[in-house]
Amino acid sequence: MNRIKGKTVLITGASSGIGKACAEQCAGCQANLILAARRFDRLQTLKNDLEKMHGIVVFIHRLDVRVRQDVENFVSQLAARDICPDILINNAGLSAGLDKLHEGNFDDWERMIDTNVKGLLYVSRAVIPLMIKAGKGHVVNIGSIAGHQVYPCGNVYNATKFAVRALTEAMNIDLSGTDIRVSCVSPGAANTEFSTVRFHGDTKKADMIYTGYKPLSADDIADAVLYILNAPEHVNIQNILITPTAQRNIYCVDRRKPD
Ligand code: NDP
Ligand code: 8X3
Repeated sequence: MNRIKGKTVLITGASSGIGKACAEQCAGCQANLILAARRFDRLQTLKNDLEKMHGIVVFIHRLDVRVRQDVENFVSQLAARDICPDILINNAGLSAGLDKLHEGNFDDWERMIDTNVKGLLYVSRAVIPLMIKAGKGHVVNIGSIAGHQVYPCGNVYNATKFAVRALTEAMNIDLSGTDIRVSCVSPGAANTEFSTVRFHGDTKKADMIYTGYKPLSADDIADAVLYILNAPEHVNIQNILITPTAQRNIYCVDRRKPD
């Protein structure tokens, strides 16, 4: 059953990884898209490809979710054109650094808190009132296994993803009395640009995160998001924790030497 055909899906962080895979899968279901990220050239390429391939409408916007005024202007522009997202996928996020808390880098901390927590809040604060006015909507927050278990040197990243889980619960409670659903997808290790960003561009270090087992792909996560989005209106799948089979919990990963 395809319940998202013809709906409008706003995805933050659509230029790469999980956000891009969600955009591709939603497009495959004939949903129209609003895609936001900082790397506009990538959004432009994605728009061209998806419009050509699926005959849908893709609106793109260069956006840094950390800049509250820009988020508000972006959503006001949508409202002025009578565009209300039926679905918001709060995906933009990152980890920066992997240091002990007492040795942490302040810039890394601020990037993570400003993007993963404050950015998600700014976008949600701007979009949810439009959904309330429309009387419908679905918000999917991309959390993490790191929002369920803390790991050594994960500290601030863990805290931001615990916050995403708390905010998912908070949104659900605060939206009682409406038909708007809020869900959270918490992935384990997925091979995207995530670790390259965490290690400030060191791809060798990033690749080591994914060796010795088969990590998730961005599409594996998008499959879970699409499953949530396709549930009937009276069904809210509030949480999905999805890991590679080899990742039994955040610490316990079966790494095998190649045969
Ligand atoms: P990628 O690095 O591949 O993608 C991150 C996306 O977020 C990019 O499109 C990037 O776009 C966007 N982004 C980052 N900062 C901003 C910003 N300030 N404003 C707007 N967009 C921003 O990583 P993933 O796809 O893996 O990450 C997506 C989400 O999944 C994140 O929230 C991450 O925490 C979460 N996650 C990832 C896991 C993994 O193992 N990969 C596991 C668990 C959760 P641009 O740079 O163009 O702005
Ligand atoms: C990303 C998963 O384990 O690298 O959220 O923190 S982990």
